[in-house]
Parts: sequence; structure tokens; C-alpha cells
Amino acid sequence: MRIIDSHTEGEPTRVIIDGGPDLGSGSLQERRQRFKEQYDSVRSTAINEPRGSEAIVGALLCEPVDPTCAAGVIFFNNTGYLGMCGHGAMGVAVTLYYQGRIELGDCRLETPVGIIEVNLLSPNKVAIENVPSYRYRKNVSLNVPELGTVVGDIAWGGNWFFLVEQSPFALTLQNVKPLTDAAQRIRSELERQQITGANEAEIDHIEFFGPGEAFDARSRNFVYCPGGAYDRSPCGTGTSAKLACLAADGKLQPHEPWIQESIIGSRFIASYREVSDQHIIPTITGTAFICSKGQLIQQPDDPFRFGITVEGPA
Ligand code: PYC
Repeated sequence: MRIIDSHTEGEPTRVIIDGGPDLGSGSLQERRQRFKEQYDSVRSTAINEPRGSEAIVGALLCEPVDPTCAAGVIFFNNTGYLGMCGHGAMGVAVTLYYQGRIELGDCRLETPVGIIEVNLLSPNKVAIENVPSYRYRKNVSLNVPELGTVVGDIAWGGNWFFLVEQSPFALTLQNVKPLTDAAQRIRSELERQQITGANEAEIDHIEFFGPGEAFDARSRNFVYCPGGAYDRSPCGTGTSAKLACLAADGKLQPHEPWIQESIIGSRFIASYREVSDQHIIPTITGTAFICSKGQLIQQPDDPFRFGITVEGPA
């Protein structure tokens, strides 16, 4: 398998450019399901240690159903599959450009949750127009063991998020461990109480907010991802969910810029346009850089050729 790695505002993306599984035809959702059922070892090989790390989001390129799209893309991580991935879409765009497969300017990518518009502003600067995003529930109150009462909104930005306005700990890198523990507890409590997104969808991302550190940042965040890692970038789908909540509360006007800072101090510039009844289309702009390319090798006798998994050696 040949791969190109990039990072978007510090968060890594690994694009499989050759040697990935042939998922056949059908919608991107159907092909994601086939990936999960028949080729999950490819996901694990590409992302898990010793070849990868829990922070990496993988992207498998495939033929799009919609011929106006430059590519179809299925995102995955250390434990499973994502609907969309904002930083990952930026990583895919700079990777396709690096390979000479797209030019600067507009193109589209098809994901299992919809088509996104990409504007490659320079070889490393990308604006994406995400799928329609919306707030599903406001002020959901949870009593979380060891944290007490936590109030958050549930919103969709291409993945499901529980967004907590008052972070339980200061948003510093030194606090990654307590922030992660708090997010895990909230996720478990949501699961225990069967609190979900629309259509009983699991809420697998938790987002904490606090004041930005840079003079122009409107907010800083910590985003807990489904596999337990934290997003080094401000999270494209998480920022989309945040914009949906701000729009629903009348706290951010269409086209007004929102600078979202991440826990490592990197940033996305975001804004939105309204489409319909509480649905917005977010635009998220960030930078992504190619940082390595290579080939993943599996030797037949290697007990960890499929990566280190909870199931143990192959
Ligand atoms: O940027 O949307 C995002 C994302 C999701 C998980 C990690 N990054």
C-alpha cells in the first residue's frame, strides 16, 4: 500500500494512494460498509501502531458516483469509520494537488455523508464548504460521574458532536489527560442514557470550548475523537457543528468570520451561509502540508502485520 501523509493544522491525514482495497460499486455509504465488513484489517494496518498512531485519520480514495467530483473518499481512524472529516478533506486536497491530480481552484469530493466543495486557494491553503450542518438539541443536561452536571448541545457537522461551552479544565496541552478523561466520561454517560443524534446515531465526538488565546480567536477548543485521540486541529466537522449552534442562537451572522483555535494553538477560519430552516453550510479554511510519503509493508510472519489491535496479534 502506498501512502502520502500530510498534516492539517497539526492533525495528520494518511491518504492511501495505491494498493487499497477495491470496494466495487455502489454509494459511498455502501462502500464504507463493505470496507468495514470485508477489509477492516486494511484500516488497522494503515492507522494502528506500529505503522501509524491513534491521531492519524486515514482516507481511501475511490471512484465517485457523481462524475462532477474529483474523487470519492472514505475516512477512517484507529477504531472505525467517519462520516466526514474536515481536516482530512483539506489533507486529501493538498495530496491530490501534490500528485498533479487536481489544479488550484474549485473541485468537489464525495463522502458517505454528502458532497463537499473544495477551493484550493494555494498549494497549502484550502477552503472547504461542508455538508449542511445543524443543531439537533440545545442544553442537554447530564450528571456525569466525577464531573457533576455538564450541559451541552448536540449538533451535526458531518459527524455527531456533544458541545460543552464551559470546558471542565483549562484548554492547555498540559491538560490533555484530564480533558480526555472528562470527554470519555461524558461519552459513556451519553451512551448509558441512550442520548443520541438524529435517527439514533451515536454521538462519538465531544467538544469543549473556552476563550481563544490569540487576540483575534473567537474561541479555543478541545475535540475528543471516537478512538480516544484528541484532534490537534480545531476539527472541521466540529467547527461546523459549533457554527450551527452559534447560528441557531443568533450569536454569529451569515458570512461573519469565526476564528476557531485548537488545543495546540492552530486555527481554522470559518463562516457560514444559511440554507434552510436551521441548516447552515459552513466554510472552513485551513492549511495543510505534505510531510511524508511511503509504502506500508506487511511481512507474512509479522504477528502485527495488521497493526496492534485489541484482538491481539494475528
Ligand atoms: O476535522 O472533521 C475533522 C475531524 C474529525 C476527526 C478528526 N478531525
